[in-house]
Amino acid sequence: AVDARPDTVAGLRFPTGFRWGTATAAYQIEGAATEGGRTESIWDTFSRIPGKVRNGDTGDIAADHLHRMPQDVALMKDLGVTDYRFSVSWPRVQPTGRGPAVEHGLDFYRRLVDELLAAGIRPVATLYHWDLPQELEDAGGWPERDTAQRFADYAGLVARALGDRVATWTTLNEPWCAAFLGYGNGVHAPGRTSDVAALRAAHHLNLAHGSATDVLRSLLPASAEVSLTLNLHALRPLADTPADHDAVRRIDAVANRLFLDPVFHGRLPQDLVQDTAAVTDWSFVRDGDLEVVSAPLDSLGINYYSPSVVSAGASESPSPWAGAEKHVAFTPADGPRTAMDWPVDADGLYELLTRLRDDLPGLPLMVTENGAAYDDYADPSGQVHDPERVAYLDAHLSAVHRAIGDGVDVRGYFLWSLLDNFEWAYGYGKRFGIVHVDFASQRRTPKDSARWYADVIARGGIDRP
Ligand code: GBH
Repeated sequence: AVDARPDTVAGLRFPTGFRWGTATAAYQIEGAATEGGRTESIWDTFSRIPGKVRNGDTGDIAADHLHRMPQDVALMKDLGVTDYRFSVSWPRVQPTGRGPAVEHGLDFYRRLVDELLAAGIRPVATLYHWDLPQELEDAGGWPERDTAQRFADYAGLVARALGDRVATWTTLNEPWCAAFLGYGNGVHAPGRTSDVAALRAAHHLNLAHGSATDVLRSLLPASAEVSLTLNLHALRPLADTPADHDAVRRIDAVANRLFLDPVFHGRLPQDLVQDTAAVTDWSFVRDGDLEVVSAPLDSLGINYYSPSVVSAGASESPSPWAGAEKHVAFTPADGPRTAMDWPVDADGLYELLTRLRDDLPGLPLMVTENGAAYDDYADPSGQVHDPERVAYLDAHLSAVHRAIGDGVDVRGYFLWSLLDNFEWAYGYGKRFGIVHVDFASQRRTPKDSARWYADVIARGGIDRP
């Protein structure tokens, strides 16, 4: 375990070598949706269905990062970040999800990585942040087993192109969202609503992760770091009663252990298998799959925004809970909220990190996303004041620091997000960036929070006056 440097009266100091990063995702920032042979992903299709994305927004232009990448890397250099977590657009690299790579598509990521390295920033590549090639969805998408093999092949194409210069790899971002928001409640692409499709998707995403991990290991230098990012849910019972604890257990099974158990222990959560017996017999999990899924990893990435309070009851259907919503109610937490209406509650991050310390001893952790949306605007002098975001970030970094002090091996923190961007079903209406983007002019303006973060990085922690 890494020891936090002792706190001084000056504030909270993080360990030497702590990775200070920002994070983005391809569909949310790149734009250039039809350039260089890129074809449609499920998000290009989904965002065109009326009513699916607020205001009819799409990622066609987004933050135009594909054309402004050197400027965006320069912004990060100014902030002093040590790491940058980006995702590779599958349909830009392999438009149909099959066959050879499009070199022009790979070239963008080669240039990005070169630019980062020249700026002294470590690239952290995520292979899948939800932009499945539409042709693979047309063939059945994640509920079909073949999609896992397609992903492993694609992982090989990217590893061959970037493996000499990218040291940290993440296979998937938040497979829970891809499976249960994409195929369960249909709030995300491709917008299907079927519990069995969502459970099949979850297993095939796990299988894709394991198969891709094998491919990455075979192609990358032994020093390369292979990881997975999960949006683990911090869950609390409304009351300290057996019924409310059972509600926590049900959601924990489908939101957390459906991924943690196969990946780190090579087994399915048996309570979930029982709870979903009416939905599926799980025969899509074949002999040997769990061995593939549980290929050893170098670290685990955790994305955290807010906790959930649950109790015995019932909630909305279609749901992202594979039937568990018939037994579980969600209670909005008290206290301040972000523009997403998500509660600001940093203790949930501490709770998750200490749980993982206990459940997965010895596994290095990284907070691969954390941040908040607020209704930011540039004042007449062109400044963007976002004190609420600074308060959110301060509280959550403090929670990370407390966890490190309590023996959790947290190696880094990636702020979501560098830029205001396409916030999925919310379109451009929700701003998570520490750099403001005027989507008409594409002008970038660092918000107060960007200066605050640069200061934290420069000092190696948070000062308390
Ligand atoms: C991340 O997902 C994404 O990786 C990123 O692309 C995105 O821009 C960012 O967060 C901000 O949204 O469905 O009942 O659990 C966030 C995952 C999943 C967190 C849905 C909030 C809502 C409550 N989110 N969850 S519930």
